[in-house]
Amino acid sequence: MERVLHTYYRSSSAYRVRIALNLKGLDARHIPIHLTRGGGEQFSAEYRRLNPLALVPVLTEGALQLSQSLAILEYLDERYPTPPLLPASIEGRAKARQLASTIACEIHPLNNLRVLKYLTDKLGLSEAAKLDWIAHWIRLGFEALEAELGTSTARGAFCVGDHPTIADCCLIPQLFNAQRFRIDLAPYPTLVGIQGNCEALPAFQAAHPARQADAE
Ligand SMILES: N[C@@H](CCC(=O)N[C@@H](CS)C(=O)NCC(=O)O)C(=O)O
Repeated sequence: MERVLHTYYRSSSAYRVRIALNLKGLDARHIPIHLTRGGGEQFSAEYRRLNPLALVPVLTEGALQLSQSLAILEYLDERYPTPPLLPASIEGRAKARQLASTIACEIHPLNNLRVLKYLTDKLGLSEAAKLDWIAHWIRLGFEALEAELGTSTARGAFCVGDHPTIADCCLIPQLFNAQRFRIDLAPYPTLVGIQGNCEALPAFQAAHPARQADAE
């Protein structure tokens, strides 16, 4: 059964899925979808058949066609349980989901390409105002994550415990994104510590945007 990931090297949602696939030792053929070239390959009729929302990633496996990175992470975890991407306890699983949702629902969507394009192209915001917007939502989310993780008794080397979970799959791409926009990470020492632990692992290293075939 062929597994295919529609991805873009710099997409943090696709980066989440690449990390999860690597952690589980699963191969996937990558089909790059360039999000800006020619107005954006995600808007082609062919791609919209895979995801009518015109967003990456999409994972296909046999007859299954799946978008939404959090759903993909949970699917992979249920289909290929070892090693798990969720902690053993109910409380730990809930906490990992909460942290992943904080990133995937509260930070990332506000800074997505189509939102940023709307701000500049439709609402006429300047480039500087757009960068302020990006930094604002990242800082707001990171402050909350740092406040929680900095005092968490559930935290170990990773967001929840001593094994990477879906929370780490979401955190590392969001930190990459913050660094891309030159956001000072000094106020978030706990997040940076977790980042160091994750980036020591080959699964995270191989998923990095710079290591992708479509990297520019
Ligand atoms: N909630 C979705 C978000 C997917 C998403 O926003 N993908 C971005 C890249 S990270 C995208 O395809 N953007 C294209 C656009 O905005 O036109 C998920 O987690 O998969």
